Amino acid sequence: TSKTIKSALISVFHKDGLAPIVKKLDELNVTIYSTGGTEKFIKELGINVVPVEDVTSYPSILGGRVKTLHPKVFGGILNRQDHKGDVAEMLEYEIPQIDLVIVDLYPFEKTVASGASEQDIVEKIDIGGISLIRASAKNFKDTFTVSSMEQYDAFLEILSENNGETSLEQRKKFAAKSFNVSSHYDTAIFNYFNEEEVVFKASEQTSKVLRYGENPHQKGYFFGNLEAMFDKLHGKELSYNNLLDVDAAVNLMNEFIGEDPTFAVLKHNNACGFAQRATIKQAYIDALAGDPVSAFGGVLIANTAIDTETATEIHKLFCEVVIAPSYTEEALSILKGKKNRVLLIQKITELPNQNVRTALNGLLVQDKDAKTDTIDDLKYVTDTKPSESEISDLLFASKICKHTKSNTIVFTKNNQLLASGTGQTSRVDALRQAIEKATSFGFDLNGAVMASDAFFPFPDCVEIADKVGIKSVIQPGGSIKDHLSIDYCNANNLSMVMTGTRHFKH
Ligand code: 93A
Repeated sequence: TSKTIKSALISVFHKDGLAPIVKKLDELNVTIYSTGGTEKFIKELGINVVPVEDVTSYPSILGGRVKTLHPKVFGGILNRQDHKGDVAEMLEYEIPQIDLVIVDLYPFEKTVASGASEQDIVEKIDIGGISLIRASAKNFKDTFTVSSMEQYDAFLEILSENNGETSLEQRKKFAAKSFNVSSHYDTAIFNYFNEEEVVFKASEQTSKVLRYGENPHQKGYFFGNLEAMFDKLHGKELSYNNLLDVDAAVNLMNEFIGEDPTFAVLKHNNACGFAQRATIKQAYIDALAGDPVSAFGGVLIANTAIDTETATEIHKLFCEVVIAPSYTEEALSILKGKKNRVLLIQKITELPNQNVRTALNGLLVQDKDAKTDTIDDLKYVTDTKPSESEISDLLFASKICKHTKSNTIVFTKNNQLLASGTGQTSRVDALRQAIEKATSFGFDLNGAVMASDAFFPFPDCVEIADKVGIKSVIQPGGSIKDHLSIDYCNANNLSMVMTGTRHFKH
């Protein structure tokens, strides 16, 4: 399986770094074929080179668009040396063997980045070069491929090690890299032409190795640019689970930008505490009161600057991450009192308008749920209408509900989250969980409102909610049995509004 390189085709856009390789190939008596500019470069080094036109008996045509695209070139690269038919055809058509291909592609991405015209960009779509790379990589059993300048050093080492002899393992490794180069190249071309809004561009993301994944026995990586979104002021590296919570936190808080001071505490991607108050300190205190047990080790987010008084309160809690648009200097020095606590300044609030996740060896992509229910969406379906303050609570509850895992039921009162039931397989279970939690933390649900992420298939939810004192309900509606829930509300003096928009989140 070891092969000795006796002939090479070299066609590179950038000539830097090529000289030592060409000199080494010459030392090893390798026949070098080459294209226009590369050929000139090699000749100027005083090294023998055969113009590819001598192989094809064809000039470079169409302004260089077709120079290596020829059966004599591709036959030389793609023939299988252990295949009788191939060997015979090589003789019949007088095709020269090509053992090595070195290509550096037209710089497509750089040309796009330079702001060049479409015509210039299109001319920089390499056709011959990418075909040479792919052909050579396909035939890795016989042919060696160097598909970018980055590989010159490693290749030169191989050349020098064994006088031009290469192993199958080495050829296969360089072939794999070639397909990485070619797929990256075509992705860049696709991204340039694609006019559909794709926010998630894999090729633009830089990867980061995380300490581990969701659990210590799982490897974890993040593809993205955290620095663009946050200034990290303090603390340890964000973990996989931290990143998920931070994502949930910024998505949730995005609903409350520009509103009164608002604070959220998140655990396992759900809000376990949430409040909006006249001061950020009070918002924090009332958010924490929603579930001080879950808050332990949570992720905290504020929609306004964190001041000294708030920091003093937060410092009493063990929490993993604090996110805010800014901090006062004193607040920062207080919060820095815990070594590992991550402190982030959120610099941008813009988030992708698509969500991506893997599923069944593929990807599931969807538009994000960009719909926020407003007063204009409400359909008043019961005899009793919600009061003004209830309407405000209903819309507040609905925004939290939208960012909580389904099935979910959310109770709020006076712009405070009293409790939620999250991620349950039945809506009634979510409701029971919410009641249980609210009660355990001493909340009186009398006069509170309830939000549901999806419709009630039966009247059981309003029945149970009524028993604990819920007075008003917001839900999408749309069940064929909506009338049963409505009838119950009418008979028991509850108000209900329908939004027409479901907010599943899984
Ligand atoms: O225009 S092309 O797509 N047509 C070709 O047949 C072809 N063959 C090699 N571009 C082609 N190349 C590219 O030319 C190589 O990928 C390399 O980037 C460049 C080297 O040209 P020169 O040796 O003339 O400087």
